[in-house]
Amino acid sequence: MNKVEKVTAGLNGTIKVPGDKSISHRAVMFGAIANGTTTIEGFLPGEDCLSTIACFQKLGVHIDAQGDKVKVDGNGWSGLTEPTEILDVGNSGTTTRLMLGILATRPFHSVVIGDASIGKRPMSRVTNPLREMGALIDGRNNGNLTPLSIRGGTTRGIAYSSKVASAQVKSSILLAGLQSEGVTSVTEPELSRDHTERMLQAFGVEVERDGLTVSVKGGQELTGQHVIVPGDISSAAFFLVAGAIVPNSHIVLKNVGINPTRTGIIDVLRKMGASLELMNEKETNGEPVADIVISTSELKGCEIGGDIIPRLIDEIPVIAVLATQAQGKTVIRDAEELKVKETNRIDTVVSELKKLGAKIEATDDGMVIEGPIQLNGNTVNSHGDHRIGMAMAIAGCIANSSVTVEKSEAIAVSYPNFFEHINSLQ
Ligand code: SPQ
Repeated sequence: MNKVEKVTAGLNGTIKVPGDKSISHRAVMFGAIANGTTTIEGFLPGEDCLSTIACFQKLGVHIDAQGDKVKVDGNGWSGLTEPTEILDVGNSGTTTRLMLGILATRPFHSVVIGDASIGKRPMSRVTNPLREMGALIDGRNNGNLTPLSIRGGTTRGIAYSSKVASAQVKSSILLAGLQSEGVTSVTEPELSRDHTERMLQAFGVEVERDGLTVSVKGGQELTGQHVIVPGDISSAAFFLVAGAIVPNSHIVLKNVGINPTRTGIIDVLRKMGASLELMNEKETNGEPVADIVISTSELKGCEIGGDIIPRLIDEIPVIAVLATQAQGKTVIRDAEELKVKETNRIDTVVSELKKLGAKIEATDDGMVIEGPIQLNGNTVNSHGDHRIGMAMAIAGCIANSSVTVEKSEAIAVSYPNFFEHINSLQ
């Protein structure tokens, strides 16, 4: 539980948000199947990425993790061995779905389990195509829900057309494709984050892109690399919103990843009228990074939908908080995917923000928020969802009295020093 008090003198200063969660997971997994050593700098030591490390250690890979520095001693695909223990993914959907893609081609049996939230998230979006490729997978609800049991082996490439724009689906199938017969391709309805494609290329893999279709040839090996992980724009988003809505604020966020498949939050802030600047733009390891400067701004409501949604899907909880301070109506649509995240994020955002007095209503595929409104203090609950916990804490910075966030420990999944950072800016 954490209590957040109204910020009286603004949020001012510089912070370095933790490493990108998506990139940290991938660096460990790709290092584990690569030949040779992979060293990772700027790794996110949050609970989700630590689950990935623990799973690959159980698969026989030597991994040494010291804070944000990690060394993975890869022995190629065949370096993975049948685990004697259950692989526990904790709260992490990324670990579950990407690891299943890797396990699909390994000639052994394993069992994958997670926490109560993972137990509700749909896995058939990856288990069905992986079965089509030849993996034997079973589990509750016909292989849709954990615990899942998987026996990999000889797999063949497929041309898969995904109904959802999901980087986890795309990555899982492509990873299986790397060790399958022939070519594997994935076509998605809109472009989802492309860290897998970029990092596979950095590890020496040939990846082809043609519009919304990405393909790999089977039989490809990876070579260990040095990976520098940029700051996570999904974590930076909480401070971008805080900087825009807390009076008298000016925040500099150092070294944040600005991969265009992730920068929907920047586009929305600009569309709403926020004063935001990118500085020191450069490229690290095939990923663009920059410092982002944000100051208190006059905001207006806007419409958010269509192909921007995959580019800001994890930021919607905090965009809802932003919208409570914008003049007029903000409409978020085409965001049904929110229903299958750590919580049903349409329901949890709406129920928790209503407790603070927000004018917000759920729709079938998103939400409608009217602002500006003075939020009230109250007790809210993260429901075990890190992004709901952090969004509510940011709302607490502008509420007229303190906001108590129950189950705030969930925040450690992606941002272990979140509250220290809020305090350091006051
Ligand atoms: O790993 P997990 O639990 O799925 O994490 C979330 C998050 O909010 O941190 C979603 F709940 O991020 C996903 C993101 O929504 C991370 C991710 C990735 O690293 O590939 C891709 C997105 O999910 P999806 O289902 O659209 O592929």
